[in-house]
Amino acid sequence: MNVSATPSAAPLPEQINAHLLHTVAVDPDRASPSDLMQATAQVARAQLSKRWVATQTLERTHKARRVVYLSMEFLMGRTLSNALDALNLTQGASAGLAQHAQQLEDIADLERDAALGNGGLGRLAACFLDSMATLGLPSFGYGIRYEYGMFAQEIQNGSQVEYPDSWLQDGTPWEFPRADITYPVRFGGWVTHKNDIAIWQHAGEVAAKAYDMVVPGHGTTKVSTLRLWKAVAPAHFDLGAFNTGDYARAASTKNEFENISWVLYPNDSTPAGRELRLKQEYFFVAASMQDLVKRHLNEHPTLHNLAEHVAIHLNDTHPAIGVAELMRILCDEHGFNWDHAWALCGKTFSYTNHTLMPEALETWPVSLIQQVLPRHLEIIFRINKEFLDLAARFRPGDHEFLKRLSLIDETGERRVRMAHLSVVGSQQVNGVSALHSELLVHTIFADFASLWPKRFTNMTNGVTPRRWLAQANPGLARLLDDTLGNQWRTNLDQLKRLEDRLGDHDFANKFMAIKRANKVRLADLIEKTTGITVSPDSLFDVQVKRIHEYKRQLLNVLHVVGRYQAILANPDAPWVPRTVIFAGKAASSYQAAKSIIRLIHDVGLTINNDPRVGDKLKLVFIPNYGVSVAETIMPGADLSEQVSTAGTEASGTGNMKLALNGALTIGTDDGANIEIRQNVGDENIFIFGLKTPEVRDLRVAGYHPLNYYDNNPALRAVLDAIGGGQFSPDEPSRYSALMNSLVWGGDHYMLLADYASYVATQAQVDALYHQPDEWCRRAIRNVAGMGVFSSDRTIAQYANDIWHVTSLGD
Ligand code: 26Q
Repeated sequence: MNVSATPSAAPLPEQINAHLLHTVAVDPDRASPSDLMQATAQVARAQLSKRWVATQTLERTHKARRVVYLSMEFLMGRTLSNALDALNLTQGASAGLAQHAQQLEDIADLERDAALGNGGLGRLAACFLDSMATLGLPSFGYGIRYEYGMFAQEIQNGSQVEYPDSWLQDGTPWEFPRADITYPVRFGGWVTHKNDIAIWQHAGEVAAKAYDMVVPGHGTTKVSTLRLWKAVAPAHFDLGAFNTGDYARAASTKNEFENISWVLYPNDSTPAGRELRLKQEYFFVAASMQDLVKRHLNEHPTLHNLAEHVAIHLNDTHPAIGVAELMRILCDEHGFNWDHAWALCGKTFSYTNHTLMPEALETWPVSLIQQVLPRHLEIIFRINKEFLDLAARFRPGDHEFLKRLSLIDETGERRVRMAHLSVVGSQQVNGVSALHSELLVHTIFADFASLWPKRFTNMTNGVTPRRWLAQANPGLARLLDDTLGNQWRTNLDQLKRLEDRLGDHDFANKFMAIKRANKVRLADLIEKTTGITVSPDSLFDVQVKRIHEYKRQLLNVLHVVGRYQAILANPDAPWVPRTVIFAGKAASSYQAAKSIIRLIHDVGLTINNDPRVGDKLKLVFIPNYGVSVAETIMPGADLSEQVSTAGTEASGTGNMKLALNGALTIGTDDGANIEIRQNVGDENIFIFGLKTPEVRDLRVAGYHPLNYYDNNPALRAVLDAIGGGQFSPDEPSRYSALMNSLVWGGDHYMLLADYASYVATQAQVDALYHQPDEWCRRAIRNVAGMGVFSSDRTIAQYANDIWHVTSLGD
């Protein structure tokens, strides 16, 4: 088909005006900032849809092997700046908006974040899509179009309050509803068997409707697709109620169907064992599998070669029911025999684990799966039986071995272990940092690794340099362009060449000036969101991530209080002025995490208003941490706090974003911190505390936090001050439970054991900050070493070693 005189041929300012008139329907001379945002987005959307069609056509004609990335979460953030950048339209859009007396940056700020995820795992999925598109890999992300994403966090009287995130309220220009792509998803009922054929007599059905988001690649015209499913009532639901005028009943029936895709579970650790969550998992997996099977059958006459054309990746266990679903489709709907179907399955799936913590591993009561997905339960039982038969041949007579391996946990109420289903159903299983992958095969998957050593591998996480450097830090991006050329955007290893600049004063001055400007920007955000004025000349000490006991924000607070007391005791010492910055959300039901947020506010209130302290120390909490807030924080940080108990943080990705933007890390020997150290050099990172084997040994030998309390007077003074109510005089016992959990309650994450080492290392940080030139040199050295942490590198490894997919070329 010939499409002539496309509107995109016109200069960009004209295109924006045309969209103001035709799409937004306003007079271009009277357009509001929000109108301008809509119109600019429409310009980008139109060009992206062309790229989308071209990419799809190419992939179809080549019958390309594709990767399908299944994830309950995609934390995309905003799209406008990223899309304009990918389309090389940033300058044109700026010029067009200038004609309306607006700056692109301000207009882009009006867009709401697509916050369809909790934290690291969801943002990783978004970085991965960016890299898949940029590498030109035939790829499809599948997820849920939550009506409400991650809750918005407000702080009221120092405490977190959650508000619904109605991100779709005013519509989004970035989605393409696919009215013709709808699949039924079934639930409940029972199973009958006739001549070896299982028939699922389901009890309920909901429709899954596709909404596509285009994911632009950079430096290529390739785009990728994120297909999100919305649950809608089937066309003829409860017609009876409707016809008899009982609209209330009709509406409530409709809601029962549609609530499946209403809201993201804001929990990233202790899984909510709720029926609705299980339905969400099956809902999006079932729709995605039907879609990929249909797309396969459009290009091929049979499903026998499915594994040759698609690699299905499980982002954690959340989509693990997909293994049983593919078996069901193959056996029950396409007449495959079991062994054949199972062989195919085993060549198709791969699985990434994101946590070692037992309480975070997903299990579902057998009774619940029986009720919601009876056929899948049968399939899981059969997978288990055949698997245990095989394992029994490997270690005859070892019943404990089989119990540990079983897909069913029989201690107490019987439960399905989704991680075991994922391992058994996948050809490759990976962790997300070298340490984490190593621990996987020695701890939770040790028995599996003894059976299948080759199944386990490592894929260290990465972050996209487009969003986390080019977009978030335009100042540094420009300096890099001037110094290295612009290839670093798609080849981050180019950053290595910064090592040639380590003695270059002119470069260092520019680098420091950029950091200073980014700190001013961050100080503005702090002022705007908290009302607290902080000095950009102070050391910006940043800990931003979900609030979690294992991430030890509390250890950081203990250090702040210790420093406060030391400043009061010795006000004339040459203190390095510090601003300690926190941000992060606590799961709504996680009381300890909420208490830590409140403590940060209480301590901040005291310190920030103590005239004896002044600029020497400030403590702030930036509310509503999310992708867009992070884009302002990362470039403005001097110091990156990565202080999890060794062996608990699978990888971390914030650690990479901060170092990439020139922050030095103070951290434990944990997750990807270890690989950051290897890449930036021991002398350019502050590592402290117990290492993973030492944590383990201390636990085995018997950990006695009281000893640290008794033997370290400074630590004791800190714990007593907080526990005794110095920061909560209106309610002196507010933090006694929190402090008691450390001193008397076992201090599970060993804060007290690491405290002295942490404080001593913070003193080294201060000493280095006293030498700005040396600090700057090390910050530059950090940036230079971050090339390997591009998600392009990660995705290239997945593509080569796990998925076996290749780019089709431009
Ligand atoms: C499971 C069941 C029911 C409800 C919720 C969940 C759930 C949801 C989200 C469980 C876990 C998560 C998220 C986990 C997560 O973000 N993990 C982080 O993943 C990052 C990317 O690999 C790592 O860098 C972090 O170390 C890891 O904590």
